[in-house]
Amino acid sequence: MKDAMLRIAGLVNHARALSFSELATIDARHQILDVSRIAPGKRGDAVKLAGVLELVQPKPEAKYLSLHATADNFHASIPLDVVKDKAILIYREGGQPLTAKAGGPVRFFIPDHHACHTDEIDECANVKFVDTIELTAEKGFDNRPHDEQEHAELHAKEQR
Ligand SMILES: Nc1nc2c(c(=O)[nH]1)N[C@H]1C(S)=C(S)[C@@H](COP(=O)(O)O)O[C@H]1N2
Ligand SMILES: [Mo]
Repeated sequence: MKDAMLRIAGLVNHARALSFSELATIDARHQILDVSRIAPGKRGDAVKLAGVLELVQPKPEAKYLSLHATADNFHASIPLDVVKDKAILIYREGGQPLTAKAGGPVRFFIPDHHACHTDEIDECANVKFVDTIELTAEKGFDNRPHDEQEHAELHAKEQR
């Protein structure tokens, strides 16, 4: 698919590659217009992770959600249970695909995340440039920073 933005793979019944327009046509009850209402400082529109999961149907043995950003080789793998009903995927701003500057084309976001490296579900897990979401039975590859120094180095690299 030419304009596929987001691939969902792993332990799902219906693996899919979703385009911008397919994300936009996910049922209205899963769409969030103006994420600033629930994510202060963030802009654009999102679809609930639950809406995407409804399409692909995770298998019962899927316990972890791995977020892959090939663009800058950043990956996080988090327990599915904790985020399946609250995480959102920001994919649109001003009617257009979310720009890379804003973390697009797809940015994973947990509205009530913990501070960086204080919890398995932390701000660092709000992965930008997500191209693949993979469902697995065990925790997958995760290269989030472990401590303040690694964190500072990552952010310094992001500025460049
Ligand atoms: N692809 C990608 N996503 C990423 C990162 C990154 O380096 N690459 N950094 C993470 C970290 S450590 C944090 S704290 C947040 C920062 O989000 P912000 O740039 O919107 O403030 O993005 C997370 N998502
Ligand atoms: Mo972070």
